[in-house]
Amino acid sequence: KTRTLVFKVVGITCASCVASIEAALGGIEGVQSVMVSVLQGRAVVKYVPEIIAAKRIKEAVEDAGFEVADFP
Ligand code: 9UX
Repeated sequence: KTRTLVFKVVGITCASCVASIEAALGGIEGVQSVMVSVLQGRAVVKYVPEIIAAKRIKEAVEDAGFEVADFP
């Protein structure tokens, strides 16, 4: 069973950063898919909550050098 995590990634404006974020998350156990939209500044991550916490997914994006935020 998977859950979907949606969060904002602040300040991305090109495909290079999309690739960085997808690379940062793609290799993490428990992450099933990653979609990052430059236009919307938004990441959508499907993950298995028994394997990885949503918080750790966001931390991985921060560790890759990006600021994340919740949608209101
Ligand atoms: Mo593209 Mo990322 O100019 O910091 S490399 S948005």
